[in-house]
Amino acid sequence: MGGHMWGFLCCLILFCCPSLLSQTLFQEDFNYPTGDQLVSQGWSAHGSAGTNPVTVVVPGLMYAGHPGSGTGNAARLYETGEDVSRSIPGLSDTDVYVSFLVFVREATTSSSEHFVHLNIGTHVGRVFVKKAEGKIAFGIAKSTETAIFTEAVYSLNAVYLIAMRYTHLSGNDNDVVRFYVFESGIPSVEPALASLGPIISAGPEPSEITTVALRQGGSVVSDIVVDGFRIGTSWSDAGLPVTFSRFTASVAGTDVTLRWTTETEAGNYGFEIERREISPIHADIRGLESENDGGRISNQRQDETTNQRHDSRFTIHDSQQWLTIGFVPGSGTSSSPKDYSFVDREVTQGRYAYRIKQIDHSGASSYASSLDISVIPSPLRLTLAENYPNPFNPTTTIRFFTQDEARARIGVYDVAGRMVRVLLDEVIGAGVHEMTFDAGGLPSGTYLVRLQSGSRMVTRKVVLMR
Ligand SMILES: [Ca+2]
Ligand SMILES: [Ca+2]
Repeated sequence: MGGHMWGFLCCLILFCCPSLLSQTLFQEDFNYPTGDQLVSQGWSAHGSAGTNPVTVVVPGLMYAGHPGSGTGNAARLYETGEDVSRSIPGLSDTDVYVSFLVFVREATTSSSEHFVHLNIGTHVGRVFVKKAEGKIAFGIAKSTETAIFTEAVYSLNAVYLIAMRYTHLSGNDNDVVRFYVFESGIPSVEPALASLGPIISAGPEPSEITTVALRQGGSVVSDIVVDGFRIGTSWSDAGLPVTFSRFTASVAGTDVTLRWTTETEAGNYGFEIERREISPIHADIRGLESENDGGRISNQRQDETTNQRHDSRFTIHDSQQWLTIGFVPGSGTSSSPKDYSFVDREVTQGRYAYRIKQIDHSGASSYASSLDISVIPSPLRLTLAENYPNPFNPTTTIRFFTQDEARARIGVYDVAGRMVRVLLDEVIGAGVHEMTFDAGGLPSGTYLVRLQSGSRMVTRKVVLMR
């Protein structure tokens, strides 16, 4: 029988930010044939139907890092005529984030022409553009009030990313709108300072947000191409180059497994995984041997900056410091869901937060602030970890945890229920224990390892393969 190895095993419960479960509610890349009217592609005309209808044009707008960049074609809002809208799932008492790409060929000098808005009837979140001295300015109005504009520093015939955050609140005169214009890059968190707003002026407000609309105004010179619409209830759901749809964590023994899914990616080099200890609990975990990492990225890695091996067992954590604990390559550019996972192995008992730093091929990086996870200890219980290796020949390592000092017994049984070995039968202390099971003399096959302590019993199947 192998020697006992002593220590503490942590069991952890995860708390995952609910906002991670949100998703993009509306997406429109105008992936339709050139010349098609939008009304034949799911949009509805709500003004001047059939007059100068809104049509699909080539090419689709390109914007580095945007998940819809170059996908399909685009829509042209030209001079005056038909206005079109599309239903979105009704949203109330929430932030509504709308983002889209815009390419202005020509604009009016009037300050009253909006071309994108939310809802019809009560137009809110009205987005404007006007021309001044050869340049253009973008504007925003929350409701019916006069728009406010950026400085006229933007160019005709250039692609910009527009983002609007319309905060809908029940009751009157309390909604808020913020407006952003980007000429390159996409911050993965909302900037602290908006290009325009927040606007909190009084004016008619809808009971919920139900549509997004494209408007061809009264100007006979306007010529605006829009594309790449995204609507969601968080910043990341409305234009972040990497759109997360899921981020979960689970704990087995001392290993924390993080899993996440991206819906879309554009120029994604990969993800750095970071961990921060929130409340250190000093524990003696000497002797916990490293497990097979199963081909996954382990938290044990060479730290390039200090050239020291990073090993969570021996790191003294600063409770304020985020530590980079691993890297997972991204998929580059993808418009289909991708699943990722990362295993943080042999985490010392304590409470932690995890976050993911997404890095673009361009080198730009940013944190998704909503991806924080906290990990806290939970009551421990009798645990029999998966043996390593398994299948094995002829020895394998059995690791288990006992909650308190008690008599523990480990028996090995064949599939017929006959006991073939007793690995342990004695009083042992609380903590993690390891021993070697040498199956010398036993035939190949499946066996059951049964750990009993007090009234509790756990069993694990092991496979001897000679
Ligand atoms: Ca497009
Ligand atoms: Ca309101």
